[in-house]
Amino acid sequence: MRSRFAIALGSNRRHVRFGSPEAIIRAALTRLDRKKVHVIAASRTVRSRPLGPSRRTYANAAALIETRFEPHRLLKRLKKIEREFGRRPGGSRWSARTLDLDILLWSRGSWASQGLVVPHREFRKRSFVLDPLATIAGEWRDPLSGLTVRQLKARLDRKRPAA
Ligand code: A4P
Ligand code: MG
Repeated sequence: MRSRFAIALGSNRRHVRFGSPEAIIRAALTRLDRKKVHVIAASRTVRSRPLGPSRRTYANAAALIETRFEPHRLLKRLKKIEREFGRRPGGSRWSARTLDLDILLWSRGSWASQGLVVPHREFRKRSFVLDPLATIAGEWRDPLSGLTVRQLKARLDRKRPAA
C-alpha cells in the first residue's frame, strides 16, 4: 500500500559538482524521485538563518513523496542520498552539511524505532521547516498535537514575529 511522507531538505555548504545550497536542493529533489519513490510536490527553496552553532546560511525546502516504503526503509534511502551528495557520517551534530534529509510526517501516523521517530521531534519549532511545508501541505494534521501544519506555523509565527 502506498503512503505519503513529508520530507525536509536542508543544505548550507557548496558542493564541488552541484554548486550552491539551492542547486544542491534542486538536484536532491530530482534524485529523490527515483526507484519506487515519487515526488508529488515540492516547495520553493528558502534561505534561512542557521539554528545552532553553524554560521552559514541554509537553503531549505519541503517535499511530499509517495512510496510503498515503510519509514525505516525510506530513511535508508535518504541516508544513501545524503552520502551521494557528499555528507560524511560522523561529522559533529549541526556541523555544516551539503545535504540533510529528514522525515517530517507520515500519512499513516506515528512511527518509532531505533534511530527514527516520526513525526520529527523538532519540526513544530522550526520556521525553516514549517514555512516551506505550509505551502505544499498546509492542511496536513500532525497526529501528536492535532494541529494542521498551517496552525503550527501560525502558532510559531506568533511566538517569533518575522524580523
Ligand atoms: N532520526 C530520528 N528521527 C528522524 C527523522 N524523522 N528523520 C535519526 C530523519 N532522521 C531521523 O540525524 C541524526 C539521526 O537522527 C539520523 O541518523 C536518524 O537515525 P542526522 O541528519 O544524521 O544528523 P543531524 O542532522 O546533525 O542531526 P539532526 O538532529 O537531524 O539535526 P537537525 O535537527 O536536522 O538540525 N538551521 C537552518 N536554518 N536550517 C536547517 O536546515 N538544520 C540543522 C540540523 C540545524 N540548523 C538548521 C538546519
Ligand atoms: Mg537530519
